[in-house]
Amino acid sequence: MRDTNHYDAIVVGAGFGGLYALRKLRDDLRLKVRLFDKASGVGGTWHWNRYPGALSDTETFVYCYSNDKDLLQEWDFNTRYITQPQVLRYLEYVADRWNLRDDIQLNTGVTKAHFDESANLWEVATDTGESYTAKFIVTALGLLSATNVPDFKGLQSFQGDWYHTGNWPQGVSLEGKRVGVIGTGSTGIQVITAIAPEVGHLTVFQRSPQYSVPVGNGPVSPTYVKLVKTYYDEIWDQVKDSTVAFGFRESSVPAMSVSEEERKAIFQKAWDLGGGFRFMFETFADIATNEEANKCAQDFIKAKIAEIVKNPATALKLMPKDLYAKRPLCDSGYYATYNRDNVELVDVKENPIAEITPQGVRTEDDVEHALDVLIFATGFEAVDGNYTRVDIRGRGGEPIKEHWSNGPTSYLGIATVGFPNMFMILGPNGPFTNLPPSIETQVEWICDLIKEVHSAGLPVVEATREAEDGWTNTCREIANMTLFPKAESWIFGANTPGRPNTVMFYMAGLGEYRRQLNDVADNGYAGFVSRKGGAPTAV
Ligand code: FAD
Ligand code: NA7
Repeated sequence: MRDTNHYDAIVVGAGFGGLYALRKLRDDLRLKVRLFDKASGVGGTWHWNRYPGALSDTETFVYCYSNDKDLLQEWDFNTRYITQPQVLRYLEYVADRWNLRDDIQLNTGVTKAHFDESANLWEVATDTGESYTAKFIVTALGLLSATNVPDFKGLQSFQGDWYHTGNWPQGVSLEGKRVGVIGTGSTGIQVITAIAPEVGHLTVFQRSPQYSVPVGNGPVSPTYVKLVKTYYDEIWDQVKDSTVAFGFRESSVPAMSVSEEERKAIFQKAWDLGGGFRFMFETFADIATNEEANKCAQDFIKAKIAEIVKNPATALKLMPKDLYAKRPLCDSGYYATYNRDNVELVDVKENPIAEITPQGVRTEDDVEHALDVLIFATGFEAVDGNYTRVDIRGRGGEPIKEHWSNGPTSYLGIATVGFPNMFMILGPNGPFTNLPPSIETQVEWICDLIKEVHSAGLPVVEATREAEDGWTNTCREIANMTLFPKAESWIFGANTPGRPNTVMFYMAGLGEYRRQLNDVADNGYAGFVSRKGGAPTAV
């Protein structure tokens, strides 16, 4: 079995992370590699999230790979942001261009990955009944991928159709139907805005209102695209040395250092330009760290809501009461959607959902909202959700679910103690950024480490407890310097019941993260050990 079904490395997931990992491990390191994905196509997030209005809120020119200069020149775009079908087309093109298809096995979920300590190999089983062994396992399972469908009483009795946005089937028509949407996060506001003109009646069940600014999507000129392509080297240098890696320079000006008039003018300029991360990070340096600065941004957005939404009671319901400290959102006319006659807003914090009935949703005030279709825009079990859904066991047979029972942790967002030769792409406490450049950073670093270990003939490499604890503390300290922990959102795992509120990101930015990774590598992969004859040795 081991001879035919043995690989140097198994990669799980065919999104941005897995595709690049496969290419690097196979073509640069010359390893025998197989990639599995449970999906029927490549693309990860962009395969699954086909809901109407799905759009990347990273601008097109930096929501792509940077590592292939020819690809950067030949891939054309003509809009400021990239829609779901466009990202999917891009990743399918990449899979072909890099000749990856033969080494990708689709429709194959990995159900088990156990580390066999006697052989220093990972034993991997799939839902297609196959089993494999591999020296290394690289998991690119996605941090916003394990869908969260709340356990509402009566859901199974619903006689209409229901869908989660993260598992959206092809060919759904909502035309003229009575549709309900639960959830008003990034996804909710996209889907609500997109479907409102098409559906007969739309009921939005809102638990928490959101601060959102215009996305500012639209065509870009051939001159703009040419300029981007000419300066791509400089662009990526800037992105990889920046904080959020969104392709703009973060502001260094504190909000309270300018007059109120100037502040409003800067916010207005950002509002007119569009972009959630730009509004939070390009306007002023301290919106995400200083409550007074944050309040100015809150007030500006609330004034816009009051201006846009005609019904004052609806406008008030749409105004958040908490800090502007979740992943910053942007939209294509979200607030104005509530001026439509066919759109109704139900505040389910004030009036919770009591149950789903065969005909619709009944709220606690005993009103039954009749629906043909119910959409769950209820987000994801973020970061570790796909890890704990697989039977992953490390040394001593320890299940990862138990290992992370107090919340997921890691060393550098890449490895976790007790799980040798397992490398995570976008694992817990990785960088909080525009993700493709962070994914590339991690893949390249992981491959360098694997190369070092493999060529030295070392059987295993693993993070130490001390290193992981140190990294976890660092992430906690950095997060506590920001306002993000004070708002309840998926960034801290606070969106799904029964999960401890945990720091799940390294929030010091991509530039700093890359310096940390370089330091670790330059110091002989400090914090990682190998084992020869059972005793830990340096890598
Ligand atoms: P994914 O693309 O999530 O791929 C993971 C893959 O692993 C999936 O295909 C899944 O099927 C597979 N998988 C999981 N478990 C198993 C298993 N047990 N067996 C086999 N296969 C498995 N990020 C940004 O930076 N900017 C944005 O604008 C942005 N917009 C987003 C919009 C939406 C609607 C969503 C959901 C996410 C968005 N993201 C955005 C985050 C996005 O997930 C990342 O940018 C990126 O696509 C992640 O790539 P990945 O390869 O790490 O994971
Ligand atoms: P989010 O941002 O986690 O949003 C999920 C939404 O669903 C949010 O409004 C939640 O309210 C709501 N929700 C979740 N559970 C319930 C229940 N039980 N009842 C009512 N409402 C509920 O997920 P998204 O998919 O929008 O975005 C995640 C990321 O993916 C995003 O940042 C992009 O990067 C792509 P809550 O706010 O928790 O009160």
